[in-house]
Amino acid sequence: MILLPRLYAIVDAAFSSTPEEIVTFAEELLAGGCTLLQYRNKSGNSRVMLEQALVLRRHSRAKPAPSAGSGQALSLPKGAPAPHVPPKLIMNDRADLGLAAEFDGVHVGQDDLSPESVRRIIGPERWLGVSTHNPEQIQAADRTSADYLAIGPVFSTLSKDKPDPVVGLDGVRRARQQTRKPLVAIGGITRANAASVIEAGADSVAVISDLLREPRKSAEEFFRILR
Ligand code: TZP
Ligand code: MG
Repeated sequence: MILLPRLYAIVDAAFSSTPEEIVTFAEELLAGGCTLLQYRNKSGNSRVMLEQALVLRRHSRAKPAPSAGSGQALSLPKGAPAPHVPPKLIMNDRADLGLAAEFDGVHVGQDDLSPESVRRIIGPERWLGVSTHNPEQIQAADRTSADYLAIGPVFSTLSKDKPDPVVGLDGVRRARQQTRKPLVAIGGITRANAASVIEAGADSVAVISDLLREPRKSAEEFFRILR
């Protein structure tokens, strides 16, 4: 069973105009404590998506600049920075691009390739997430090899085109009863309501808009609230 961080941060290309902006946003999220980022791009062509994904991959693998005295000793000296652990990168929608950019996982919805087709493409090790929007979809996704399920939209959202009907906290509670897989809640989740979503049974909250302004500070606050 995989272990998801409390905050599942989404880097949506719709909110950045250049690859540099995407990287800056991602770096802020990482500085705020994020250990997993999903790359989402609903409008870019395949080449643009792969370029942006590769830039994200390269930057998140890069070690932060070493501070004086670090990295030499076998055991870490007191006060030394923790070793750099690259974040998990999850590709939305596209198994092919997830592989091409050497991402750690792929997330698919109800209109993408089926979970088992994606599993055949990405192999047993990479993480596979599946979006669901109602009890029937949860039941079906629970029988697949998905590593985690997403349920939503929990609350109303402006970040998704033609969103499914809102499921509310009751939808999260019900999903929790239907699956033992790690459960990510998504849709309209903010620092103000995130605790209630975790209380309803989600393991993690996926967020786009409430990270856009001051991503580092917002991520830190999410982690403080959801400790
Ligand atoms: N799937 C269901 S709601 C949603 C997606 C991708 C958008 C979530 O964005 P926000 O801004 O956190 O509501
Ligand atoms: Mg999708």
